[in-house]
Amino acid sequence: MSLSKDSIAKLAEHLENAELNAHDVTKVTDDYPNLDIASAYDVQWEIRRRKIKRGVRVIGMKMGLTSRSKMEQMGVDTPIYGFLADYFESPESAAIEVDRLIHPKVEAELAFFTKAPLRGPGCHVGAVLAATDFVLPAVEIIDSRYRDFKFDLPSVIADNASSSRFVTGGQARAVDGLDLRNLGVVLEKNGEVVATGAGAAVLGHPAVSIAMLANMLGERGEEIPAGSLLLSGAITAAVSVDKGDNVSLRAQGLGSFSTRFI
Ligand code: 0L1
Ligand code: MG
Repeated sequence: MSLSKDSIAKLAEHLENAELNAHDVTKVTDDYPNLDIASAYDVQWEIRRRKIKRGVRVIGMKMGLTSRSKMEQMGVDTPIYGFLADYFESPESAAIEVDRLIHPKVEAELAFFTKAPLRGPGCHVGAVLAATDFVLPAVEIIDSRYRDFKFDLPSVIADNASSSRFVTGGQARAVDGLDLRNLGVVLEKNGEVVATGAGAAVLGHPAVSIAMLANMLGERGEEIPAGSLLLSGAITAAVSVDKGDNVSLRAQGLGSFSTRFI
């Protein structure tokens, strides 16, 4: 079912308020059971428009559901995308306030910084690598606005793919000479290893995910501008965090960094 303009605006306001006020809501398909994927993206793009209208900058995009395990869990075979607003970025040195979130989880990702636009259809790994200025390890903090992190595909797309916060750190490197497929990461919480992974967990190669993002955006007549920050999708499983937790990410050849939750 495609949604009317009024319903799109209503759902966007509902979901954005849940994000801004850090309260959970029931999934949007409870009220709109036949919500289709295109309309779910319309709601996400409307949330983005609301933020831009208030002066928020969109600094990049993210891919989600890029691992086989997450796709199988959701019963889907296509990843999803979301946008990254400027205030989602948390500097390495700053602490993340848990009270401003609902039920955050962390996952290790790779951030691509672009120096040229990327456009689909037909975008491929080679184009992504050529357009990449440098990469950095990243911790994405996802925070579904849905009660108990329970949702279906249209609901999570409308909710901006659970985007909430992210931190980049470590050592910026050009992609030349990096083996992104075999790039190993170790995620620690309070000094204990909680997840490990390799770049191949993201659709076989993290740059495949970015090419797919450009192609998905191309279907809407949109492109990825130069100067974007793009999160690849998770290399590790997502791990819950709470006040007092300290999370560190170590990435092979790309250094390490930590972030605190207060
Ligand atoms: O970044 C992600 O892979 C999250 C996508 C949305 C699904 C979730 O919240 O787990
Ligand atoms: Mg993610």
